[in-house]
Amino acid sequence: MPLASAEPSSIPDHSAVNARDMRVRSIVATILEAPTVRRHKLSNTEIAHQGFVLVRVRLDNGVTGIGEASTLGGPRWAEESVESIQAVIEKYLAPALADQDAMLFEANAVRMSKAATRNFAAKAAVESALFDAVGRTLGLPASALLGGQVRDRIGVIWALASGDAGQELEEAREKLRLRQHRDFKIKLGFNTPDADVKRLQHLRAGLGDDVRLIVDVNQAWTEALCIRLFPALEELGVALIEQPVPASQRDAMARVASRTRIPLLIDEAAFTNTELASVASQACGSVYSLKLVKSGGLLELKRAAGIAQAFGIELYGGCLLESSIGAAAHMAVFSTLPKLEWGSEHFGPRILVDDLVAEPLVFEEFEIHVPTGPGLGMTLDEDKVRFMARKAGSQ
Ligand code: MUC
Ligand code: MG
Repeated sequence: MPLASAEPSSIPDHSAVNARDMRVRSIVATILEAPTVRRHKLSNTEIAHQGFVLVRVRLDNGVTGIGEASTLGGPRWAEESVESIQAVIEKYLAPALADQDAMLFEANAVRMSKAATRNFAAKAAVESALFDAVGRTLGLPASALLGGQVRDRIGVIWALASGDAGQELEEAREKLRLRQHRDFKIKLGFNTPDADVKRLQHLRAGLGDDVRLIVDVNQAWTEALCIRLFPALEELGVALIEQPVPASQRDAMARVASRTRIPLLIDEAAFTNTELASVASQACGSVYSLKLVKSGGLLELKRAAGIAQAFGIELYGGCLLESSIGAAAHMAVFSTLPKLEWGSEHFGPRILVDDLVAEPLVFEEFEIHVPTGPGLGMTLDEDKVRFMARKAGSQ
């Protein structure tokens, strides 16, 4: 199917570049349910298992690439759910890419955008699988197809989200003891504001002043609550406040950002790059959380980083509790960014009882090693995938 006139009108022939044929033969999306090691609470949802859609893109050369779409508690964190993601991929994205050259990433992203507006998690999962398949075919890591690495390890934060301050303190101490994580993100907004502050006081007292604490309110507070609570957070040495007010309340976010000494981290307020440019010009925050489920693809995620940087906004490698597959797709992009001031929060593989791959990402000395194998560098464990696949008839 030709693209619109302003876009590439004919598909270049890569036969000189590739010995093998990289046309898309099939795209299959499977819903998986992966139990978590403990309950994970957010202001607007709570999970005991993580919902993923696993995407397999098979090329004419016989190579299969994998990608993953992550959600949190159904259509709660954002509009997409595992059910909608699977349907959009199978009914709209797969037909749009049928027979296309997988290596034409930009043209394929245009095709997906024409087939479906927004639906970012679905598109990102398919694009991840295309990068994986092409990388496997060429024997190159996805990062090489995205400009090449500037770093091979990325710092990784852990999230404290049970709501029980005693349990959270123990959990954080164990992560520190194992030298896995030394920075912590505390999920707020599912309790009363006073309980949130008490919980933070307990954690700060128990962990000492050297541990970096970030809080994520997931849109739960009003402007008035922010005005009342931010001084207490300043006193507790909180390093970043993530998305304190509703995503649509940009003026309020800009006002509270200007009142506090703590930088605000923009998360749900900006999915597309146009939204990012708007919140940046409105001064809603000074750090941006990069996520595939918001940008809709690896290429667009990389562009988001450039836009944020152009506005002087620092970068934070965000997550949506992905397994090693989705985390590896993020690592491929993050490893190529000239700057990534706040490292990442891809603790997802460690919050799952079991990962989906044969050899999960390596966490060592407070960092994740960027995978070096072809494509995303991950190999599915088919037994685990079979075990976690949603059974017919279950919800
Ligand atoms: C979010 O809002 O940042 C990422 C980590 C976590 O605990 O929740 C997610 C979503
Ligand atoms: Mg967040």
